[in-house]
Amino acid sequence: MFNPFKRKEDENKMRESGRMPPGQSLTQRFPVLHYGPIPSVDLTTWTFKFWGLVEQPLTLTWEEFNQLPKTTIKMDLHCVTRWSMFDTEWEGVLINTIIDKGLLKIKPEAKFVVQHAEYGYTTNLPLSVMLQDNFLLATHYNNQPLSADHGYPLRGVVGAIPGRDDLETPYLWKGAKWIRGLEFISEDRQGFWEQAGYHNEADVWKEQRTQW
Ligand SMILES: Nc1nc2c(c(=O)[nH]1)N[C@H]1C(S)=C(S)[C@@H](COP(=O)(O)O)O[C@H]1N2
Ligand SMILES: [Mo]
Repeated sequence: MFNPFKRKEDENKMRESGRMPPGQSLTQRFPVLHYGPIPSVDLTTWTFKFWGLVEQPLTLTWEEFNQLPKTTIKMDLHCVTRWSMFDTEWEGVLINTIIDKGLLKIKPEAKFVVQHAEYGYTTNLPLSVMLQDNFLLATHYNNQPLSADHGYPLRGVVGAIPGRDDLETPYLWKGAKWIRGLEFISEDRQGFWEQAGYHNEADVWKEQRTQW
């Protein structure tokens, strides 16, 4: 039954249980937010690249990428524009899985990672955060392949895993939609929104929204 108070009730539950970061409110839909157009993809020529401070650069085709073991995680997503979504389910590949398979050897000098997406969108995170259980190279959202506007065929996604207070949780812009590669670097380099003045670390619990 339609309950006009449901949103507020759910929001209060999340606040009481400590899952709502400061300055956020609950949304019941999945907003679409990005800069620029939605790219069209040809999966027969699509590749995903790993380069920079790695023992050997690696290029995976769509078929090869999908042979990697996948992980499903439930996360709470927090957007810097102040909406939060709870218990969203994502399926995709953990960077640690690619390392464990022996496909990727990251050099010890690598301390940061730049996600590169279509049309030159970039975002940066410390390698330590990218290797956490809450950063996924995701192919599926709620059991369905990603829709075009949410990053089909592949996106980086980062959120909070309830109960895992050991994990750092950045705002959602730190996951690139339409992602095409990861560059491993030693000195940090700011991405698209970071250069525009958004906070470099972007911790949702510390409300690190902007640099100003
Ligand atoms: N390639 C790309 N990825 C992007 C962005 C973008 O502009 N381009 N915007 C980011 C921002 S600001 C947010 S809040 C999330 C939004 O994801 P959604 O549209 O799936 O809600 O995508 C992030 N990933
Ligand atoms: Mo955003």
